[in-house]
Amino acid sequence: MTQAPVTYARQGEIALICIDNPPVNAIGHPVRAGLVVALDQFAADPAARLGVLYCAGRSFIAGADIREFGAPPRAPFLPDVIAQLEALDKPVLAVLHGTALGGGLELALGAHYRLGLPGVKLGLPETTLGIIPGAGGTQRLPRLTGLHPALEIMTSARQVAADEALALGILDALAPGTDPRAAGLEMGGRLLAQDAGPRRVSAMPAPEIDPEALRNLRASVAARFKGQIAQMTAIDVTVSGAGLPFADGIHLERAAFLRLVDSPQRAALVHAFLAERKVAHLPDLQGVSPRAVEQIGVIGGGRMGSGIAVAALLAGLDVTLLERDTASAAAAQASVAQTLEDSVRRGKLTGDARARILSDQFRTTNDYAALSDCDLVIEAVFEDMDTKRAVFTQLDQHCKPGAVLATNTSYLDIAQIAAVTRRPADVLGLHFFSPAHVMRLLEIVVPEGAAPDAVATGFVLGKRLRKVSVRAGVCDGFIGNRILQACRAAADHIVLMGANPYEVDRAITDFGFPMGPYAVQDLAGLDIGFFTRQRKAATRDPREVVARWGDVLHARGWLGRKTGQGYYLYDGPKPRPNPEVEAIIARERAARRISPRDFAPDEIIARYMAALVNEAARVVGEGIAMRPLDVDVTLLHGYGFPRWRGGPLHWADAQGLPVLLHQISGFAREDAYFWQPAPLLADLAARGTSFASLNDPG
Ligand code: T1G
Repeated sequence: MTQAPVTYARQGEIALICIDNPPVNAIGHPVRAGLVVALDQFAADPAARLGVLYCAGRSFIAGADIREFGAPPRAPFLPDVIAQLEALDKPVLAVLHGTALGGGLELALGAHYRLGLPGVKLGLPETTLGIIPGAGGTQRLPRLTGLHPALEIMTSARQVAADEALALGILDALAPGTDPRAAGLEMGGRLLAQDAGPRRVSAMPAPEIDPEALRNLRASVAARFKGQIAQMTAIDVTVSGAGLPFADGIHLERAAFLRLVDSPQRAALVHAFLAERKVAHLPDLQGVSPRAVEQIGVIGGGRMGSGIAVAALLAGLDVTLLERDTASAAAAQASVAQTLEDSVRRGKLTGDARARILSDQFRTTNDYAALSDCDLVIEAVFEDMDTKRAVFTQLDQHCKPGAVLATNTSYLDIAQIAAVTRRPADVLGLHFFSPAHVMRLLEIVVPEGAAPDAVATGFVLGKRLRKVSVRAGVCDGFIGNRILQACRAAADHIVLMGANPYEVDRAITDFGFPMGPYAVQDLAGLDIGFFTRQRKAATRDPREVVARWGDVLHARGWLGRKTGQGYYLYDGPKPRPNPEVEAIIARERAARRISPRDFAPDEIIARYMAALVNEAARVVGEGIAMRPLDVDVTLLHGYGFPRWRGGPLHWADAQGLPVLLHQISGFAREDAYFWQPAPLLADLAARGTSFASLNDPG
């Protein structure tokens, strides 16, 4: 019998209303119904003169239960529960600890006083889910903080620290300690002694509007959240409400909230939120105990290796970085020290903490014996099989039994690397994305025969490094890069047929990606594409259409940003198209006897996304990705897929799989080899079902 999520008790003249709904005290229907009962009990209890509203567990309420979205709303509705709370003729003190977010903060704003415990963070992050605060936040928060701080909090969705919340007037006081019940009793006693009565935020004066500040905010929000609707809606509702009686503002907010709850952007953003948490739920690892990891080794101090070292150091791990000689080791030391210095400058780390890391937690070496105590080693050397096999031979000799040996390779066959060791079951892939201390995606690549506890160790390390870890099978490019290659091929085919790279990049950025495929290649370096084409040439199917102009750019030494010239010229404030590129492409079209035609942005997107979804369907169908959500999370966190579209396979479901399959069939008339429909896509479309049906089979 699960305990009721809301309980009522009384100590002396103080009523104690406690919410206990693990893990984050989300306000689902049972909590709302329980609150109504408890508030009625408090109102009817003649001995109770003041109420304390608090939560058990690690945090105050984290918001409405987002799993209820999409289902028919069930009374009592949160705005009504909050109205009942605020209308009480006896005062209620809300005690906030942990994270008080969304509907949780809105409930607290309906109380008459608010007390924060140390470290508490408040916020209204609804716009990150494609909605707006729907329980009075747009109308009450501005009455406490003023209009612009409230708008900034809602549109940024940031968490407000305790001191700032006190300064803004959201909190009335801060209390020491970690026990919300005790803190509530203490401050409640003081309020009673002052004979404090209810103090309703809704009765406070509406906030002033500064037109100039509002114009600036609208402009910055429009630029920062291009394509998204919730942020601007939050501004509109808050500003309109400020000019209306409170009750009218609440109705305006509720109507807008309900519209957004039904929007595709809400479905996409909630999908993304839940998917990046589900992705670490791996049935075959249930009950598997990971190995302990406190000391790690990193092999290679280049951009990737030093980034991995910094990520581990910032997570509190002890790191020994091995380079081939003392000069390279010194360079790696300097690189790590500089990156940590950047973290200090950005306020992510104190100078003292940096000094302690460099003196106690980090060291470089060129002697493999120094890795003998490491619990886990990550190799990040040159992408060459012989080089990696040589490293793993050394690791096998020097690392202790049970150490997990990981490679950061982005495409090499991990089983081949593992084969040089006497412990292949301890070998897996940890594919970081550069810069490794910034990018959240981590592909945990699991070769056949990897020990479950080694895999579990990889996921625990990923969580410790605050990564979003996705399990991947072994193939060329694993999940993300393999899909990226298909997208690039589609883009090249579009350019071969007549579009120019700049039109393709613009269409892709207008769709919501931060950069288009050609700008990305300039960023990564055109030599990477050149080597990839060389590497694949020997095994390439003769039917595959491969653009060759990239080799011409490479031959001219145009490697992109690092040489100042590639698809774009980097000689001014903004990159600009390289005027020589189109002539090079035109020559290739002529050699292939292609008469170029125009491409509208929509057609560019249709082809690009069809190729992305088709390859993603292959990746899921082959078991390289466990579920469609694993692909979504990979593309969201490693490749800039627009989050407000949920991820490519969520997006595909929204388009309708039969529609996509029909498009692919049309494209196949030009290139039957590239546009072979993925069997999984064809099967799902034929059965009238969706990728989502594979995300939660249970
Ligand atoms: N509803 C349901 N489940 C939630 C949840 C929520 N609001 N928040 C978290 N969970 C689950 C999550 O899926 C995971 O489940 C577990 O709790 C731990 O979460 C009317 C309508 C609070 C900062 O947007 O930001 O209020 O994977 O892994 O890293 O205006 O969770 O264990 O099965 O993230 O410690 C507004 C969302 C809602 C806050 C904690 N609130 N949550 O982070 O743990 S809309 C939010 C978070 C709203 C009102 C509107 C974070 C966290 P599982 P976790 P964490």
